[in-house]
Parts: sequence; C-alpha cells; structure tokens
Amino acid sequence: MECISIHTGQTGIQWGLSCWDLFSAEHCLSPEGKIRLSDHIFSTSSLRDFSPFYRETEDGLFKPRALFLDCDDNVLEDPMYGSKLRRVDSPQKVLGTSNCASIFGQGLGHNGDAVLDKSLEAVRRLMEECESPQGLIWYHSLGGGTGSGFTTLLARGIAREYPELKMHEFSLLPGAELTCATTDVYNSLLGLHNSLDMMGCSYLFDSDVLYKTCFNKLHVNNPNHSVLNTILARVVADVTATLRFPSIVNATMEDIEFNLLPIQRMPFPVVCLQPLLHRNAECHDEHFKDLVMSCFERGNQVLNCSPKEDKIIRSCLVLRGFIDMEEVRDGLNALKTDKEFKFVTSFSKTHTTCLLNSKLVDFADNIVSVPRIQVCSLTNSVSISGIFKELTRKFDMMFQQKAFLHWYYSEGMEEDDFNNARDEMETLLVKYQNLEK
Ligand SMILES: Nc1nc2c(ncn2[C@@H]2O[C@H](COP(=O)(O)OP(=O)(O)OP(=O)(O)O)[C@@H](O)[C@H]2O)c(=O)[nH]1
Ligand SMILES: [Mg+2]
Repeated sequence: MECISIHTGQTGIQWGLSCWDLFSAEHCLSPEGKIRLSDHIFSTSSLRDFSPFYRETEDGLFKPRALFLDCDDNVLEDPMYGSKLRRVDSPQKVLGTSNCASIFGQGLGHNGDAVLDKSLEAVRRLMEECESPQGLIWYHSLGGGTGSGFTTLLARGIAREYPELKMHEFSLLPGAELTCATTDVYNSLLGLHNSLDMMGCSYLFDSDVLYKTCFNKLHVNNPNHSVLNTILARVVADVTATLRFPSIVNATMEDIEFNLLPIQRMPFPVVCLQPLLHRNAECHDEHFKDLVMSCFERGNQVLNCSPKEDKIIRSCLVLRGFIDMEEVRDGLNALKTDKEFKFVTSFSKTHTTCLLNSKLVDFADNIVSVPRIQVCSLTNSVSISGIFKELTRKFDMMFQQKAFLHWYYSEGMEEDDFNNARDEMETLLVKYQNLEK
C-alpha cells in the first residue's frame, strides 16, 4: 500500500531532501534510484520493500513517490540542492514566483492559489501510479506562510477529491526563543486547526528543542538548517520504518492511528529517538533498557514536554538494529514494572512494541552516530497539552491587540477563521484536561 509524501515550503523541501537521502541509503538506492546491488545483498531489504515509498520507472529506476511544492523558487531552483533533487522528475516539482512572507493568509489566498492547480495535477499523476494508495505524508513548517497556509489549502483540495486517503504529517513548530517572524504564532495555531481537521496523525517538532539538542547533546555550536534536517531525518526514518519495511505492528497508516490514536481529533504523539549522539562522540554501547527508559525523560524529546509526567493514552516503541531478544525482554520488563508511568487505563496499560530487523545506515551529511540499536518512542500523552497552552497564551496576547491581522484580512480571511481555530484549540485542551483527572 503506497504512501505519497508531500513537501511544502522551504522547511518541508529541505527537511524532505534529507529524509530521502536517508531512506535511499536504507533501501540501498543511489541518488538516481539505481539499486546498489552490493549493499543490497547484505541488507534485509528486499525489492518489495520499495513499493510503499518508491515507484519503479520504465528504465528500472526507483523514484520517490513525493512532491516538492513551494510558492516561490527559492529552494527548488537553488543549485545547492541540484544533486539532491536529481532523485525526482520535474513533474514532481511545482514552484511559484512569490513566497508567502510568513503569512498563513497568503498561502491560503492568492500565492497558494497560483500553484494549486498544478499541485493537484501532480498529486493526480502520482496517484495514478499507485495500485492501492493508503495516504499522504506531509512535511512542512507551521511558522512559514507556505508551510501553514498552502498546506491547508492543498490538503482541503485533495480531501475533496480523495476523501478516502489518510493524511499524516511531520510539522515543525517555530519554537519560543528563536522565532523569525512575529506572525509565527498565528500561522501555527491556524495550521494546527488544519491538523485537527485533516490529519489522522501529526508528529510535531520544536525548533528550539532541536537547537538545544545540537548545543547540549551533539556539541555542535553553530547548527545550520542542514544539521537540524539530518537529525529530523533520523527521527522520521524511524517513525516511517514500519511503513517502509515489512513489519507486524504499525504496518499501515491505519494501523498507526488504531494503535496510537484512539481518540478522534487528538492526533499528536510525542516522538523521541535514542541514542542521539554526535558521530564523533565516544561510542558507548548502550543497553536497550537504558535507551528505552531515556525515551521518556524530559530533555530527550523533540518537544519541550515529558510524556512520563502526565497520563499516557497509548505508547508505542519501534526498535531497530541488531536486537538481542534477551536484552529486549529485560528492557520491556523494566518498563512494565516502572511505577512512575500513569496510563489512561481505559485505553492502555502498557507500551506496544515493534521490532524491525532493518539495518541502520549512514548517509550523506549525517552528523549523528549510527548505533547498534536504536529506539524510537511514540507516546500519545497528555503532556503535549503544555505546548498548546503556551501557544494559545501567545496567540491570545496578539489577537486581543489585533496585531498584524490586516495582513490576513487583506487576503480574504475573517475574524471567525481565527476564532474557530482558537475554539478548536480550547476544545482540545479541555479534552486533555478531562483525561488527566
Ligand atoms: N529545521 C529547519 N527549519 C527551517 C528550514 N528552513 C527554514 N526553517 C525555519 O522555518 C521557519 C520558516 O518557515 P519556512 O519553511 O522557511 O517557510 P515557508 O513554508 O517556505 O513559507 P514562506 O516562505 O513564508 O512562504 C523559520 O523558523 C526557519 O528558521 C530547514 O531547512 N530546516
Ligand atoms: Mg519559503
């Protein structure tokens, strides 16, 4: 069952290109999409593993089932990305002429409209090449005008045409300290309204937390976007591994929703990847038990929250690499008997686990170590509500003063668009509050 990836705006595209570098390394494909037979023989990957994420061309190349869409040509015409963009054919790229200046309304309005038809056409073309398409996976920033507004516009258009498709997303939140545009807060809240309406699963990442991970854990003092994107790619590779390789658990987007997200309009699992060390760091061969416990500690998440401090609705662990079953039993037992975990017991009493025998590999520009085993936890926990509370507080401060609203109203948006997004967020916060009782 095929998944189509949609990369919107600068972050979506640049982050996406790092992901495809790593996916291709994991599936033993060259940048052009040729199978690297020598690597392939030694990997557990088989030809049929390609089909969910890659389509085979007539000349036997494997190309990503992916679209790269932007309202301007900033990234897609940048020679710096030329070699990475070799992976995709030109109909998979759609670009406009003017960015959305970090205004959601511009992405939803005229700048988004300018590339909407071409984007829908590109989606149709990829859909025709699928035998049994299961859904779309979006990559974007919630701070940017294209990433938030155009993503919303296109998601609505696609849902009208293909209502049966599942939608999941990887979304970058602007972060509290290092925001670039004052309108980030509006864009994020309006973008999250789209997540609630459209997405069955929404993995959020916080820019500030990523920067802090670089400083404090990887000891990279001047991280650029490329560094952040290689970290993000490692996390995405683990989250999507069960969709890309044969797996018993979480093998489809529907399974992921069923296992992890039992409550309607609460699609936000918190992701953590362990270990996360610089590739030059002294490599400690960490025991699975320690890795799995560290997945729940504050400071190790991709968001500023701690899944263990509040109630857990559902939790899932993805283990990759060379796994010793004795070690795994030991670790899972420690997790099970840890009294600090509090579950919303009507949904779960323990963590679901999936073991994947897929090889962990290195890839271009990677700065993170490639360990023997890797654990990725996906935790649907009340603790994420703290992020939404903080965002709402900032939104209220700006909205009460009617700051910058004319930039949105001039694009045809109305006060009610803001009120509705704010109301939906309030409903979500109340739902989390009720679960914590
Ligand atoms: N991690 C990461 N963050 C990025 C990248 N590029 C931009 N950002 C951050 O994303 C935010 C802005 O979003 P962009 O993705 O540039 O915006 P966009 O979606 O292209 O939207 P507009 O340019 O407003 O049309 C800022 O906080 C940037 O610092 C990237 O490649 N990786
Ligand atoms: Mg842009």
